Amino acid sequence: MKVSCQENLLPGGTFKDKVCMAEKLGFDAIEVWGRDLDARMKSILDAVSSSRIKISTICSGYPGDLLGLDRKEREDAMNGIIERLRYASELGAVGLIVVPTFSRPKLPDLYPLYRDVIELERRLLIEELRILDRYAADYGVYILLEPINRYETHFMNRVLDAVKIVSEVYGDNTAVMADFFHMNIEERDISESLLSCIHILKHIHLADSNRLPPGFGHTDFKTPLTLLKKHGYRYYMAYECRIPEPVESNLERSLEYVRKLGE
Ligand code: LER
Ligand code: MN
Repeated sequence: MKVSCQENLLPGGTFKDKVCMAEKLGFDAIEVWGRDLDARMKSILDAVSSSRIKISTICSGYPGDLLGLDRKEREDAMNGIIERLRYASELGAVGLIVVPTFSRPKLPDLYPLYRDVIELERRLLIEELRILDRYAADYGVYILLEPINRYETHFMNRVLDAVKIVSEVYGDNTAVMADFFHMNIEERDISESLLSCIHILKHIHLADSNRLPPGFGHTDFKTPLTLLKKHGYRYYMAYECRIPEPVESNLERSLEYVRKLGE
C-alpha cells in the first residue's frame, strides 16, 4: 500500500521541511498542488532528491475551465493542463488530477439538439481529452479524472460518469481517480464503485465521511481497502482532509489505522 499526503497538510515551513515530516510520519509520497509549480519545481526536485519520499501526483491548480463558456477559458485550461502533465513527468508523478468544472453549467442549454446541457458538456470534454491524452502519453503520465460531489459541481458526480467518459476518449492515458469523501456522498456502495473502475483506477483521495482523516468519521474503509488489495491496486492513496490539532500525532494515528486495514 502506497500512501501519500497533500503538501498543505504536512507541518513545515519549507517544502524540504514537509518532505522530512512526511518521511518521519511514514508516508511514501507527497501530492503537490498545481499552483505556482513553475517557480517551485526546483525546490521540490531538490527536496525529494535526497529522500525516499516521492511525488505521487499533482492536484489541479491550472487556470481557466475545461467547460467554460469562452474559448479563451478552455484554451487556458488545456494549456495549463499540458504544462502540468510535463511537470508531472519531470517529478516522476503518476499524473495530474483534473476536475472538469466546478459549480454550475456555463454552457447554454441547446435543447432539443441535446437533452440537457450535460450531454453538450460531455461531448466537449471528450474532444478536449482526446487532445490532452496524446500529451499525457508523450509525457508518460495520466490525466486523473476526479468525480466530485453534487454540492461542488453539477458535472461528473459519480465514478461511473468518469468511467463512461474515459471509455469514449479511446486513449490509454486518461484514467479515473476516486475520492472517499465524494464517494461517501454520491455512491450507493463504495466497494462496488471501486470495482467498476478498477481497470482504469490510478489514484485515490483519502478522507473520512466528515472530511477528517480516515478513522475520525464513520466511513467503512476496511471493505474497500481489502477489495483494492485483492485486485492488486498498486497506485497511491493520498490524504486530502482537514487534520485536527495536534496535526502531527493525528496524522500518525490515522496513517497507522489505514496501514493496519490494508494489511
Ligand atoms: C475537492 O473537493 C477535491 O476533492 C479535490 O481533490 C479537487 O481538486
Ligand atoms: Mn479529492
